[in-house]
Amino acid sequence: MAEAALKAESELTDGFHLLIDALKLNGVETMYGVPGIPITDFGRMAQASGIRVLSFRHEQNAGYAAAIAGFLTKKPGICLTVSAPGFLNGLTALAHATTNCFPMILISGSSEREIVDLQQGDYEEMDQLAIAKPLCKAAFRVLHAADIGIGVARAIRAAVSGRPGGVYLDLPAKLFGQVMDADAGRKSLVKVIDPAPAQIPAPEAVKRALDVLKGAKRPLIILGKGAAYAQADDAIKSFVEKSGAPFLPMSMAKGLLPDTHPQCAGAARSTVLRDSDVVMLIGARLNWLLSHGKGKTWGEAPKKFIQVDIEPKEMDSNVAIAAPVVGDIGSAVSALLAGMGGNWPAVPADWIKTVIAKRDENIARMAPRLMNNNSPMDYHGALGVLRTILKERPDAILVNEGANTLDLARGIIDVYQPRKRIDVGTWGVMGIGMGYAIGAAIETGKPVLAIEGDSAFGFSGMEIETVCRYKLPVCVVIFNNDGIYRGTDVNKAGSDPATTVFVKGARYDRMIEAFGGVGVNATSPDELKRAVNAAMDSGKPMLINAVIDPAAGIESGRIGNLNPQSKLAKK
Ligand SMILES: Cc1ncc(C[n+]2csc(CCOP(=O)(O)OP(=O)(O)O)c2C)c(N)n1
Ligand SMILES: [Mg+2]
Repeated sequence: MAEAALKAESELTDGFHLLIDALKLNGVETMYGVPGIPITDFGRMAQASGIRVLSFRHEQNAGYAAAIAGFLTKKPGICLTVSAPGFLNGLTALAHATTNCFPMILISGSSEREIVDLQQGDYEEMDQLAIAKPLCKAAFRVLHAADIGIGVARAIRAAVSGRPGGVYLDLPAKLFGQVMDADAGRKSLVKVIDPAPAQIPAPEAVKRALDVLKGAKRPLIILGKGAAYAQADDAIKSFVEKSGAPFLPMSMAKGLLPDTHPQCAGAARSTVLRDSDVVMLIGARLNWLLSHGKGKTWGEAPKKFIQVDIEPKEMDSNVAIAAPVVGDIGSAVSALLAGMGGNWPAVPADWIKTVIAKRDENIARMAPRLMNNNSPMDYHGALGVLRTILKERPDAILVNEGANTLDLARGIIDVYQPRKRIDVGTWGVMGIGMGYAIGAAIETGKPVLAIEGDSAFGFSGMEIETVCRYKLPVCVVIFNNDGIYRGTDVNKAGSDPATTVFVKGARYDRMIEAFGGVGVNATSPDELKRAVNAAMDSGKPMLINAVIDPAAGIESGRIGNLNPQSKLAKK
């Protein structure tokens, strides 16, 4: 009798297991999240089944880890949260993933439909699906265990196909416990075939683009993070080299070709944007980061734009695109390369000479500043040291956020390999730091150096415990200038501190000691160098409090011009 019951049970499955089976069938190996009702047991069972389930201290950081996992692997990063508040905490990261075109799936448990929809005050009641919809690429809810396979398949396809983005998957608590016949359950699962189908550009579009490029006297290629995402590194390098054109990498495209490449115009940015006559965008959008393709930055010279992007709607978004090439970056760049043939004309020598002269002049002007050993440190002295460390360790991943800490590091630190620099992205968002560091360490197994403004670090600082718990090879350097932009601001009225300053002389290095990690207080570039090298050699969690002169930074880093101004005097 008992045996018969056991047999009957073994022929049943439930929502918990169907979800695990559906994810595993589609190659999901890792999930990032925070446990709680109704997904605690699901996390446990997933872990028991061999999926790596990383528990964070806040869902936003788990979400950022999932988002960057998507960028680094071309597979959707998975974030798992509880209902209402946990869901909302994860939602910022989902919206961030969508804005940055990273594939990610936010899976949130939710409360009972019957009660939520009648607004009867359920535990963590919220209409999560409705809230997620405008903030992501697609949103789905699964109500029946038999639909879990289809739900997961739809979520994966929506996240990675076409222009990648964030997908929300809503799973009400009751779904997990639903029981169904195991065989029928198995048959309900879907293995997604070719989740991100190649999108081959039309031959006419490729020819048109090459004709425009060939006609250029002063060509420029701009590589965006879409190009880095594509993992078409060899084709992109060959194409840029064959074109002979100067190239400008957007910050997360740095390293597709090394920043030290002879064609790299990173240090001559203003010159190439202003004076080029044909600009080819590869996986880069003409958004605010490129001044929308118009205005003073882009100079007076008439320009023609070629744009390579997977999203047709991207074309003409800010200025007219003379030669749109719609397709995935890998297919498009390969087609362009093939279309160039054997005798592609050289770029006019005077243009190359102008760009190189400007670049070398700017690099030479910067060089002595990077070698100073001032204490307290300025940004240049500290970054000069980190620049050398990453030159010697080109496979380490650099995470970077802050204002001055971001803008100066982006310009100063050279990147030598693709997808080795991950940062605030399209929104310039603070808070990606520890989530990105953890996601990058887990997904790649490479050492991570996180260069963080003291304010930026604060958004995800508690995850330093997560770094220690999983013993990750993450070295965090906090550029501690006592505040946001500068630590010198004063409140002219009243006794509260000014809005942009923090506790003076804070010792962030002591935070990591609470969790068994190594903390170092570095007051000079020499000390900083010793500490970071030791951390990178050990592969163990380390947090370095780098003491930066509070007066060294400027308001809003390099984007102070975006602050609204009034004609009235400031009060
Ligand atoms: C989520 C979010 N909140 C607020 C901001 C506004 N913001 C931009 S940079 C920054 C912090 C800059 O200070 P810090 O990280 O210490 O860098 P520093 O310039 O001092 O080197 C803030 C709060 C933001 N970009 N994102
Ligand atoms: Mg600061």
